[in-house]
Amino acid sequence: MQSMENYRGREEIVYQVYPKSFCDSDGDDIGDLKGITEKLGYLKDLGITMLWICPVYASPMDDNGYDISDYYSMNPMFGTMDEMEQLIHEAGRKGIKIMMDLVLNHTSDEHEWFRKALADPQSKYRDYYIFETLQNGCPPSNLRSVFGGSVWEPVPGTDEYYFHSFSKKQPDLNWENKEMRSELYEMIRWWMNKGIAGFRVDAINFIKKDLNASVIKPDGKDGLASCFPYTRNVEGIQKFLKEMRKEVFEPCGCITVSEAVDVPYSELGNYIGDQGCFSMMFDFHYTNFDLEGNDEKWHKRKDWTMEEFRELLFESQEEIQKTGWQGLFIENHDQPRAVNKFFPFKEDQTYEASTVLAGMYFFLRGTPFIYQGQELGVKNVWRDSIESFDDIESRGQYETALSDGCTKEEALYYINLRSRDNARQMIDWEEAGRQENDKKSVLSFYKEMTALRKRESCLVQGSFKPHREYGKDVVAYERNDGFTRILVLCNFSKIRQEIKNVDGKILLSNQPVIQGFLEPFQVIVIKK
Ligand code: TEU
Repeated sequence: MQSMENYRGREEIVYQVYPKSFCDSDGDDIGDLKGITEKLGYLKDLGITMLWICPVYASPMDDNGYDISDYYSMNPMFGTMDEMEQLIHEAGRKGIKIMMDLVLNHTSDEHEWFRKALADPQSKYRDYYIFETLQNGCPPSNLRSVFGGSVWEPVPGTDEYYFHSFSKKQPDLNWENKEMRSELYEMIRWWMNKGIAGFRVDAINFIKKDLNASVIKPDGKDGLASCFPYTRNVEGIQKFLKEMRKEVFEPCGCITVSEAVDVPYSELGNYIGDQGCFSMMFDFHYTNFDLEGNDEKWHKRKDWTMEEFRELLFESQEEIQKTGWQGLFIENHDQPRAVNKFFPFKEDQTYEASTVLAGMYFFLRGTPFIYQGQELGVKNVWRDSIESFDDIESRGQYETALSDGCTKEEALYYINLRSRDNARQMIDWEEAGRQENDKKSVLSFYKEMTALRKRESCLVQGSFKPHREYGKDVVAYERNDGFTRILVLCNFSKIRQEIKNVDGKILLSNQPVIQGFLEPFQVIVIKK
């Protein structure tokens, strides 16, 4: 039988742009579409082949654009549709594809559909969302939304509630409604016709819900329980994923990457591979290694070791290899800067630290994604008061931490470690210019990595095999395409490590190579 597997996007090297803080072209201190177009030369030099642009659609910006009020128009803060088309065109001329962010689980409460649903309970739009009536004077259940507080929001002047997994300004769409689904598919086709290559698909494992339970054992002092078991990876989701592939992604030839947190490895087949909906997925099993449990409370920190992290990473590689393909990342707009996450002590946050992390993930089996600023070794920015956070999740997590018994100081400390604002600082283009002229900069190292991945097809095609024999602080793996073997060795210890029986041609290193040893924080890529 001919394989139906979707191989699209495997050779790409993707760069993620968070438009608000990427490049400001008109001096209002807010990044914009023209700013992205201006930086296409920089991106081309970096060696990337595709851009993922976080939401730039019309939005009241309650969740920085993940609350869309009109899928068909641009947020004036970022520019016009003409400028978007210009960006797609100019990028295409440089051989750079565009991937838009596709938010299908929810809209803004200011979307026309939701306004109509509220204005007229008899309108067809009512069923585009999830409404429930009060039960014995209480909200329909005690689930906690991702950003804190109840998932149920009262509709003023009625005894009804509407459901939201994220903020109350992000009502969830009702995927059980076929007409609503068709309207979304129409919108996807419309965007593909603009000449984009595909989509990063937001929070897609939330589209099926199980909202029957009303009283659930609370997991916090707020009396609420995590919504995840009832809103994420719920049985029955495969029907929607299959339909979406058949109706739009397959016929339109989209390159797609799904954001789907905590999908059990046994269910990967719904997302990737022969029968899966997407070209690839982000796997988050190795992302929240610094947090306890899977309710994703930022104040529930965990003592972790590099060895534990390595095992999570290896497991992810081996599991996904059995089924399909993944998008590789160590940062994104929801995560703190990797160098802070992996190296908590300031004195360790060096060029070597940024580049050993880079080498560790970039050559794994999958399509590498670089988050803006990562290629410059950008670090977190500490904030002294909760008022200085812009991110809605940071504020929600702060409240949850306080209600779980943290002091204000403790709560602030935990929020600083994890806040999404860390990744949303304006890019410092003077620093980028400095690094462009410095051969030993993080940026130069990233350029070497992109060039190497393009040169060695084994780094795209090769299978993945873990190596544990070099010690617990060494992340080592091999790629093998049947012709070539490439070994990647990364020392995360501050102590020099002996490496026996390793020879071959050195393709890349972030430090001078001493035969038989790995220096602290050294990465070496060797062709056997
Ligand atoms: O995130 C979805 C998601 O699962 C979040 O729980 C995410 O993991 C969390 O914010 C990490 O701290 C997506 C987007 O990436 C995020 O920016 C949006 O806020 C969210 O969807 C709602 O659209």
